Amino acid sequence: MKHLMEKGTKCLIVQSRFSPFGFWNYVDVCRIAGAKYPATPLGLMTVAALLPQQWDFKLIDENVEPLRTEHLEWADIVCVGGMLPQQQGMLSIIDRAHQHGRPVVLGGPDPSSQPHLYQSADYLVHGEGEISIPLLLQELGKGCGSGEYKSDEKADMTNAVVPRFDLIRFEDYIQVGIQFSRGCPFYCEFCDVTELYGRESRTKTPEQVLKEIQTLYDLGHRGHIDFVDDNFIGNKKHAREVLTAIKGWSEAKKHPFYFSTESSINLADDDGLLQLMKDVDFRYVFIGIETPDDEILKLTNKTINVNKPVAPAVRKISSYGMIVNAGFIIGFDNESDQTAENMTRCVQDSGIPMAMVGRLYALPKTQLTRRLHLEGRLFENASTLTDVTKDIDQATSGLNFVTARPRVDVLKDYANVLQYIYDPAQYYARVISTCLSLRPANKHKPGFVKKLKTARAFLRLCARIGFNRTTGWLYWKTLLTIGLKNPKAIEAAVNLAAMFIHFQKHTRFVIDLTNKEVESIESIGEETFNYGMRQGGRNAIASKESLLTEVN
Ligand code: B12
Ligand code: SF4
Repeated sequence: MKHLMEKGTKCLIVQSRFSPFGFWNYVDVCRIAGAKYPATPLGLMTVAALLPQQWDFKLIDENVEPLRTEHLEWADIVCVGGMLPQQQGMLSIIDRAHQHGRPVVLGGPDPSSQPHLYQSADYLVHGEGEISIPLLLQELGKGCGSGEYKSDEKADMTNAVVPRFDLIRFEDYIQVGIQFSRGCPFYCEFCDVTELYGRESRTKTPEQVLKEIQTLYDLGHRGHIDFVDDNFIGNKKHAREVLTAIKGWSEAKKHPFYFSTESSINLADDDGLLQLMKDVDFRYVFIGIETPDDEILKLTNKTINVNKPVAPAVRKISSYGMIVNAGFIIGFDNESDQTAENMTRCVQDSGIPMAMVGRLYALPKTQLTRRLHLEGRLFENASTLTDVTKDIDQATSGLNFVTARPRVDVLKDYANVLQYIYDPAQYYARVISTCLSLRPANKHKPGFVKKLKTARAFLRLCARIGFNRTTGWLYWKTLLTIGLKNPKAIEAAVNLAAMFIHFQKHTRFVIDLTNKEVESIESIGEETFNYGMRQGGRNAIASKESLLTEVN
């Protein structure tokens, strides 16, 4: 066998596929835009930069191309990594690599949170690659054939490497991810970010960020860059410094990029930061709103959102040119019969078009999981996902515990919220409301080829939804209203209108699954269901249906 630390070792890096029915995986819209998948595999490009640079790398992202036998035959070593919904995908890549006699290195958020599930990997790397990959390399240098590598240390982001952006084709993706910070100062009970990355927002320096942006520029990328931070403004002082640096760079280069990110809602309180974000052309920001109810927020320790009326905050951010996307959650302990109605009203009044409503998910290693375990309410092993067609994200998984309200009520509320907010008339009303308040900077101007692609995408979009019986009238009404009243926001209106194609598909899928779940719980009774799920463990979770029959 080849000594893996030799020059020219062939390293195959594989990103497993996400479900096209997941909220985030809007592949139909990507196709209209001429791409294949929304987001780039940043973790794996970072891993490639941390491995020996005298190796040869090939990165296969199953979201854009299939993993073929010839890829595995080419490799001396295979690297795989990913998050919870990729669990089965990662395990099956390990099996395929082993069938070809190739050793596998595995890492990433889910293998770090649930290493016991991934013991089939030859080398299991926990936590942040910047810390654990050097430990792996030491062992590979000694010719070691397997092992686990972990450390509780957190990476110093000021030493972070520039990811190997050269390993992907930019045209396959809508946006390219880069990371400025890890960690978040807040401590929401359900969140795994603070457990995995800590409560200090560890940031790269402005020089490092500019180097990454310059690398993307030199490699020919133009357009959308997504800052994949847990909370971009976790350290406001550093956020200001990096934005100031990007501003200077962008002006000198005539704004080749525009940006998006994730932030806590207190962004709305900081006009200085908002202005800087507008200056560099931030167009989208994802905010965890979770619920409009202050009592629920307090219980789940999302204190940063308490006493922060959502609609004014959203309008303020829109007035600085950014569309707010938001996360909402159903299933908290102190919800009431009013919860669903309050949530739909909040989404509708604030005009947030892209609202990701999920079920509360006790993710591995969170405070919530620990509390539910102590209370005897946790469905142990429910984060072992076995059905790739259903366990796709927190819209279909989640509620992996005995709910405080009757489970059927929670599920029905969930379906009702989705039904309402993704009704075409309600969705397009929100698009209009957002685009009327949007004051976009539009600093980035696409080049000629991009303009042609955009024109082609627009025609495809018109053909797909403009002449459709359900959406046609709403689509044209939206474009006409924004075209006449706030023409600067017309591009945003077209993009949001396009996203309905995905949300309609996603919502139908989720509501259908939820209704089936309600039916099966009603048929056996909730107590039996909860008993079975708590007792059932891994095998039971593997086949919820057979469990239901069994306990009956
Ligand atoms: C950006 C992001 C997203 C984006 C984009 C994802 C993408 N394709 O790029 C979007 C918004 C789509 C998303 C969605 C989801 N996400 Co997300 N996401 C993130 C976030 C904030 C950053 C990811 C990132 O790019 N990090 C930067 C890179 C450099 O870090 P990394 O990927 O972790 O890789 C490092 C290490 O893990 C390790 N490593 C990674 N892979 C490998 C492989 C090998 C071989 C080795 C040795 C090491 C290694 O080395 C790298 C360098 O240190 C993380 C939190 C975080 N801070 O990482 C959550 C996170 C990954 N997401 C998570 C989850 C749960 C989800 C969702 C399921 C639910 C949700 N939060 O909405 C969905 C479903 C995704 C889908 N596509 O269907 C959890 C995962 C928990 C788990 N146990 O797996 C995280 C940790 C936090 C969270 N709750 O959001 N997410
Ligand atoms: S603000 Fe967001 S990232 Fe920070 S702890 Fe709360 S949920 Fe997690």
